[in-house]
Amino acid sequence: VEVEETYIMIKPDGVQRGLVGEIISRFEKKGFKLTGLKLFQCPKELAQEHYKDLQSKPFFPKLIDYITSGPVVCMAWEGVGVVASARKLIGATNPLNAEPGTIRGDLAVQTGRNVVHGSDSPENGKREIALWFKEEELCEWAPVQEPWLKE
Ligand code: YYY
Ligand code: MG
Repeated sequence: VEVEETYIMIKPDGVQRGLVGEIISRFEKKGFKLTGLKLFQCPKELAQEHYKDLQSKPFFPKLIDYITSGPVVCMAWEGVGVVASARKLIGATNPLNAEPGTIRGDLAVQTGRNVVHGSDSPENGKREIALWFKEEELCEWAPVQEPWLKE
């Protein structure tokens, strides 16, 4: 498994419900590296571009309304195998099917209010980070804990 990048986003319900710290801390404690972070009111066009693969789905208009209904927290995370690992930390799309211990399993009830997004492949991780962040908003840095996380 290689060093990858993933785009994680706390959706408007997560921000409104005061779950920002709780959600960020799960990725932080796991040992991944934060390389981008901002609170952001997403314009409709960006939400539509982000979810363009779902545009033919019946729930698409509601999804766009939800994502643009308030500020989101945009994050870029880096690490070995971070894409699949973040998806595991997040849990199943339908929070009622998400395992306890996962973010959705612990903190959400409905698919349409599932508090967090995570990229589904390394390619989409790169695509989504480029979509949501400007180059100068991303930081390359070396956490001092790195030797204690990697052999
Ligand atoms: O990657 P993930 O967020 O777990 O699910 P996707 O299948 O990519 O769908 C994106 C997003 O769309 C999901 O988080 C909620 C919403 N959605 C929905 O409202 N109703 C569905 N039946 C499926 C997905
Ligand atoms: Mg998805």
